[in-house]
Amino acid sequence: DYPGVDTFVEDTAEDIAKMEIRGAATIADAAAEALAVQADRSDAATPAAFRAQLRAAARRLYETRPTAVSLPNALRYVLQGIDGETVSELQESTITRAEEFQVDLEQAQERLGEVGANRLRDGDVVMTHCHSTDALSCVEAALDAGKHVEAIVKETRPRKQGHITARQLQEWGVPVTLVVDNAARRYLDDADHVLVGADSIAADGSVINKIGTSGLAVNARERGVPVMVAAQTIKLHPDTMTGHTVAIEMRDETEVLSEAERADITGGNPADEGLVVENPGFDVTPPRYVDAIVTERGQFPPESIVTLMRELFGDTTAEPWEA
Ligand code: RUB
Repeated sequence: DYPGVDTFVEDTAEDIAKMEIRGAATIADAAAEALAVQADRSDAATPAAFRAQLRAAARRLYETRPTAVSLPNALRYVLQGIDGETVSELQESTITRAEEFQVDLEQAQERLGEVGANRLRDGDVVMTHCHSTDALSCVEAALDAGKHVEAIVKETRPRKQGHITARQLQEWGVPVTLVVDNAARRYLDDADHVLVGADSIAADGSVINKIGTSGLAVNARERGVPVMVAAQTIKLHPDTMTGHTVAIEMRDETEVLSEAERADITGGNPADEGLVVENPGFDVTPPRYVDAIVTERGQFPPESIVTLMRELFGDTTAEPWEA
């Protein structure tokens, strides 16, 4: 299916699918890295063969998880930037382009953090959901600016990414209160901000993020707590400008219910079809529940994000790995 694809690409793709590499920005960074390694180790005899291998590698990476648009955005960025007459020129330009992407990613996150930090006052309490490096960048910048910040961290079932957030915040000396997801509304009264990341942002300003984000945002609006979404511009989903929707990943039911637990419910018949477990990884928060989208280009009300999307992505064309 994926002719000439290097084992490093294969391993990266598996790690993304298994969520050993996870989170939209981290996935994008790993994908760019994998394309660079593919290029570096290529045994292609001709430029056409090299390009075909790179397209296959991009396709392999693309087909791992569907929701974080940072992944196709990273692949497109690298593939569209390669140039050269010979295999070695192509190799070099792929590696350069991938490195450029990775550097930009890091700088965007840092810049976004400074913008987000301006929204946080000294002594503020943020409530987080899942684990977002973009969201955490805002906290880090606030701490660097000498502000005291505390956090209420939602556990985030079923994968408990809240633990990763809690660990990072603890390392930074931020006092953390960890709560189960169901306790979020009760603790919103103690929060000054809801601070989350995004896997994709649609042209209408909808935010696609870890399952549970939309319920949290609705509750936050009801409690009068502003919702801030930290998302660098590689989270903008260009296909949504032409009417496409964002695919929501459905994950394995065993993340929710073990086989033993299933058997317990079904009275020993693990194949009982009367019990269906659904495990969507993400949900959609409508723009009216979002107060600000914080990017490396400044903060935007969700309704105006489409302007930035048009400027950065222009007209969408066929994906380079589909060629
Ligand atoms: C991760 C998730 C994160 C976003 C943003 O989901 O929903 O909030 O990806 O993260 P999963 P970042 O754990 O299923 O990958 O800001 O690091 O890009």
